[in-house]
Amino acid sequence: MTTRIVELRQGILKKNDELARELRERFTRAGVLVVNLVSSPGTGKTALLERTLRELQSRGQRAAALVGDLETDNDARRLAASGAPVRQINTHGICHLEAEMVGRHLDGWELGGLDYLFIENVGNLVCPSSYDLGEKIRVALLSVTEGEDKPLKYPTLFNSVDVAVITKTDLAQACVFDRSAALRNLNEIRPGIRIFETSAKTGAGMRDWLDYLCAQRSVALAQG
Ligand SMILES: Nc1nc2c(ncn2[C@@H]2O[C@H](COP(=O)(O)OP(=O)(O)O)[C@@H](O)[C@H]2O)c(=O)[nH]1
Ligand SMILES: [Mg+2]
Repeated sequence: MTTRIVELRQGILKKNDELARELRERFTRAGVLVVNLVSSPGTGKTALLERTLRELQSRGQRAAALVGDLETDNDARRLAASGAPVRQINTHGICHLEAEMVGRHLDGWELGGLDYLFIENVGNLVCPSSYDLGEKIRVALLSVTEGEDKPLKYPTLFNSVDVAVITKTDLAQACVFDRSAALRNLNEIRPGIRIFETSAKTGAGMRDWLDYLCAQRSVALAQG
């Protein structure tokens, strides 16, 4: 029985990887930079994206978002207020997004008309690590309210990302956030990881984050 469960799981992951590879080729051809945001629920993915979408638009960039959640379209409505194209993916009990869900929700979108596509994954620090969505950049968020030890507790996820964003820095003092421990733990799991520190409330750190995204898009276009 155990063997069959493992085989089934490997089959699902292999199928996901194939679809993700096709998506990645499609995104590269269209010249759109795709960013997958992963974190536990409440870390501030939607809040960071609300600000990111608005500020990219004010830089003249075209950005859109796909938002995963078990139920409700609350996050999609929050993000759509920025004026950017947004679609909600309801997974109805599944704890992560899969490449097939992303592909299905792109129907009718002209990807060539976009510079950036953000994917907000389902809030979860375990399952999303195994599912490639065809993204160029995978970002883990770690809020100052969660505890500095999360990278050590969820190494598979933090090891699978390109970038970390420490969020809610406006609350760092109140939470007695140990910044150097957080940086050390992130580096222990993912040596040399690129780290940003932001507050979606005050806007602190947003410029560095946005400059990084713009630079990454230029690199991706040059490579594509
Ligand atoms: N003080 C503060 N609160 C934040 C920040 N970012 C998000 N929040 C709050 O944290 C809660 C969860 O944020 P949300 O963006 O919905 O998290 P998500 O579940 O990861 O998408 C909300 O009440 C937000 O207002 C921040 O930078 N500073
Ligand atoms: Mg959210």
